[in-house]
Amino acid sequence: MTFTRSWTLLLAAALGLASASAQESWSPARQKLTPAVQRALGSGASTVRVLIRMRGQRGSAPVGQLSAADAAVRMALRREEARRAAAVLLSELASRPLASSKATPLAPGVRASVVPAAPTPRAQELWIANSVLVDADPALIRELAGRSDVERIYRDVRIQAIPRQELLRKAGASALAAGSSWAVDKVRAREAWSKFGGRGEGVVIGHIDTGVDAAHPALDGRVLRFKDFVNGKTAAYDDEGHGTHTAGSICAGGDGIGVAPGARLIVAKALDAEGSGELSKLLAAMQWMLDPDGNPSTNDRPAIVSCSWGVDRKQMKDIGSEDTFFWDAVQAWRDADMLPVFASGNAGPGAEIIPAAYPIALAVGATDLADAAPGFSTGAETAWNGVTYTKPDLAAPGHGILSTAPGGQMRSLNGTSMACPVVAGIAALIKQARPRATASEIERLLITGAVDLGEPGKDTRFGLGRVDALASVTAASATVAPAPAPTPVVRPAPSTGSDAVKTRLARGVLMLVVGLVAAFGLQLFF
Ligand SMILES: [Ca+2]
Ligand SMILES: [Ca+2]
Repeated sequence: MTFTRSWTLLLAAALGLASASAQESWSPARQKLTPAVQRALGSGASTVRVLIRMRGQRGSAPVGQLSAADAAVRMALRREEARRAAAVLLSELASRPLASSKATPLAPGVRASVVPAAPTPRAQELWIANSVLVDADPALIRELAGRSDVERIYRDVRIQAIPRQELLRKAGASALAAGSSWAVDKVRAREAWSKFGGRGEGVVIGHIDTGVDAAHPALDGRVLRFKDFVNGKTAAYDDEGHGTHTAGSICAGGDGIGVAPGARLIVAKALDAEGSGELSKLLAAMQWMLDPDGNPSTNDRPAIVSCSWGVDRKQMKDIGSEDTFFWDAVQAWRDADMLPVFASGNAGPGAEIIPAAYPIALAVGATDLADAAPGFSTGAETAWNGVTYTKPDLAAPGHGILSTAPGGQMRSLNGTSMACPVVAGIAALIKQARPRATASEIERLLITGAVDLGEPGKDTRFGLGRVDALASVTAASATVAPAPAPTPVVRPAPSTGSDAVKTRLARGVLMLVVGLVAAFGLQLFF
C-alpha cells in the first residue's frame, strides 16, 4: 500500500463512500471461492470454516528500507485499513440471525468477535492478511461471495507444515547427555562472542513452531512470552519437540548449542503434536508477532522471526488453496521492519516451499560439516509474477545439529529447520552489534558475511553462501554511520507531490482514527 492509497481509503471511509454491495450474480461470485471451498460446498458440508479476504489492502509491495517510526505508522495503518475493510461485514455478521446451529466454536485461546456476545457465526479478524475467519453455512458463503467488498474466500485447511521425517518422535534421534553443536563453531559464533563481547543480549526473536520446553535447563530464562494457538494453554510447552530443538539452536545456553545464547524468544505454538496446523492458526500467530502484548502503542514486536516450517507450493494448489496465501502476512512483517527467516524445505532440489520461496522471505538451506549441501535441502529457481528468483537466499549448518529436546534432553537432527534458527541467531548478534539496523540491513550484513559455496555467486544449493557470524558481526560493527533515513518506498508511485506531506497527512489521519477508536471504545484485537 502507499500512503497515498491509505489516505484515499481512509478519506473515502470517513466520507461514507465505502459500502458493501451484494448485487453481483452468483456465477462470477463463485470464482471468488477457492477450489477447496467449492469442493466443500459440493460435498454437502453443513458448515465450512472460511477465511474471507476483503478488498482494499494488498501486500504485494517490494521490500523497502524503513525507519522504526515508518514501520510503526505503516503497521498501524495496515491494521486500521483492514478493520475498516471488514467493518461492514463484521457488523452484519454480528447481527445476523443464526443461519445454522452447526457452526463450530472457534479454537480455544482465540479471542474474537467485533461485538461482544455476537451470535454465531462468530468472526475473527485476521487483519495481517486483510481477512476475516468465520464458520459459515453454504448459504452464507454464497452470500459472502456476492459481496463487492469480498475479494476471495479460502477454506481453512490444515497443512503438514513440518515434514514428518523431521519430527523428533519419528526421527529416531538418540538422546545425548551433553556436547556442543558443530554449527556454533562452523559459523564462528564463539569468535564473534569473544571479539565483541555480546551473545545477542537485548535482542528478541520471534519463533513459530510446535512450542518450546521453557523449563529445559539450557533454555532457562530464554522465553520472554508464549502463546498457544493450538490448545490455548498458558504455560509454555512443546508436545512434539521440533520447536524446542529450533529454539535451542537460536539461544540455548550451555556449551555452544545456541548461536545467540543471550537473545530471548517470543514463542507462538501454531503447530500441533503432529507438526501440522490450520492456515488460520498460522496467520493468527504471524499476526500476534506484530503486537505480542496487544497494545499497539508499544513496540514489542521481535526484530527477527524464525520459522522452521512451510508447505510445498504445489500442495497448496492441490488442497484447493493458493500459493500466495501467506504473502500478505510475510509482507506485513517486512512493513513492520521484522526479518522473516524461513527454512527452505527438505524436499530436495527443484521443490518450492512456501513461504520460503517468496522473494520477500529470507530462505535458508542446509549445509553439513564439510560445507556440502545435503540432498534434502530444497532450492530452485522460483517464479512469481513473471520474475524468477533463486532460492534459498543463504545456507547454514543443518545436518547432525545438536540441540535441546523436551525433558531436559539433547538430540541431534537433520533439516533446513535446523539451519533456519542458526541464521536467526546470527541476525540477533548483528542486531546487538548495530541496534539501529533495519531488517533489510541485517539481511544485507548476513549476506556480506556469507561464504560463497558451490557455483560462483548465488545458486540453488547455497543461495548467496553459508553464513558466518564473525564476518557479519565484524561488518556490522565496522559500519560506523547508519544508513540514511530511507524514504518509505513500498511501491513505485507517480511523484505527484511531496512524500513528506503525504506522510504527515497519513500520520494525521492515523491519529484521528486512533482517537476515534479510543473514543468509541472499540476493542483492539490481539
Ligand atoms: Ca505492542
Ligand atoms: Ca555459490
